[in-house]
Amino acid sequence: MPILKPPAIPPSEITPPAVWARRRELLKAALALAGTGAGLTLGRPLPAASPTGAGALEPIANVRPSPQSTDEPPTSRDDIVGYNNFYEFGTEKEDPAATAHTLKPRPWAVVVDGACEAPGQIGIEDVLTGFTQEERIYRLRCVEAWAMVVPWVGFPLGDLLKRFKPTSQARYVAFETLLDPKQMPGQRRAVLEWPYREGLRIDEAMHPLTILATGLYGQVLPNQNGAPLRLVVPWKYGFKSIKSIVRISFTATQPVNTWNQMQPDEYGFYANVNPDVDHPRWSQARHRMIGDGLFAPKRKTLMFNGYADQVASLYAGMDLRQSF
Ligand SMILES: Nc1nc2c(c(=O)[nH]1)N[C@H]1C(S)=C(S)[C@@H](COP(=O)(O)O)O[C@H]1N2
Ligand SMILES: [Mo]
Repeated sequence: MPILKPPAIPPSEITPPAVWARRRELLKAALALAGTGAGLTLGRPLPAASPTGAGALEPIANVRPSPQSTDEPPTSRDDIVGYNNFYEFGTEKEDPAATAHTLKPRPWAVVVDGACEAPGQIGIEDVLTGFTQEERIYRLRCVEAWAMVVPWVGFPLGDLLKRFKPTSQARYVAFETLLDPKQMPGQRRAVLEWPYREGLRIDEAMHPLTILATGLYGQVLPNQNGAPLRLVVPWKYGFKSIKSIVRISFTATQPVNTWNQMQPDEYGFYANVNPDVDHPRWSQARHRMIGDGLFAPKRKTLMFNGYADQVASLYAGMDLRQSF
C-alpha cells in the first residue's frame, strides 16, 4: 500500500539541545530550591527523565574495555537514556524514554539472509554470549548540532557477519528495524516509511570500528536506545545507527535507507560526518555536546567525527560532496 508522503520532518531539533539543557537546568534549580526550604516532600531528587527500565536493567557479564575507545569523558547516563531519536516512539526527543516500555526485547531473533552461504537466524541470548562483549566509548553525532560520548557495550558487526559466510555478490549490507505497531505505536503514523531501514557498504560493515551494540554503561540497552541490538557507526551521522534490528541482508545493490528515501537531497546514503558538506538547512561545521552548559561554546566538528585516520582510506577516490 502506498504511504502518503507527509510534509518533510527532519530527524531534527523538535526539542533543540539548548531547550533540553535549559529544562534540565530549571529542574536542577527547582530541586536545589526545594532542598533549601522545608521541602520535605521534595527532599528526594526527582529523575530528570524517567528512562524505561531504569534501575532494572541486567548487567552484561565479562565486558572488556576496548582500545578503540575515545578518552573523552562520557555523557551522563541520564542524558543518553533521556534524549533520544526513535521515531517508532514519537518524534520528540523525550518521547522514547517515556513510551518505549511497550517494546518487548526478549525473546528476540535477527534473521540474516541474502547473498551468503549460511543464511539463518540468531537469538539475542546467543548474541550476548557468543561474541566478546567490549566497552567502546564512541561519540554519536546527529545531523543537527548535538553529540554524545557513549560507553557502548558491543562487538564488531563483522564478527557476526562472517558466521553467515557472505558471498562475492555481497557488496552491501541492509538492516531493518522491527515492524510492529502494537509494540511501536509511532508506526501507526506515516511520519516515515516503516520499517526503518539502513545500509552500509560491505567494507564499512566489516570495518572494526563498526559495532553491534547490546548495551551501554555496562547494562543491556534501554528500550529507547534500540534494545536489544542496534548498530553504531561512529564516523557517520546518528541516523545510520539503526535500532532494534530484526533483519540483516547481504545485497548486491545499494540498499534503501529511510532518511534518504524521505529526503534524498538532505540525507545521503553515506552520511559520513563531514564538516565541509552542509545540510541544506544548516551548517554542520560545529556542534554542541549534550551536557555542556547552555552557554558553552560549540565545538568544531572533525572530519569523519575524528576517526579519519582509521576510515578515510575507505573513501579514497570518491567525491564526498557527490556521495554525501
Ligand atoms: N529504528 C530507528 N533507528 C534509529 C532512529 C529511528 O528513528 N528509528 N533514529 C536514528 C537517529 S536520527 C539517531 S541520532 C540515533 C539516536 O540514538 P540514541 O537515541 O541512542 O542517541 O538513532 C538512530 N536510529
Ligand atoms: Mo539523528
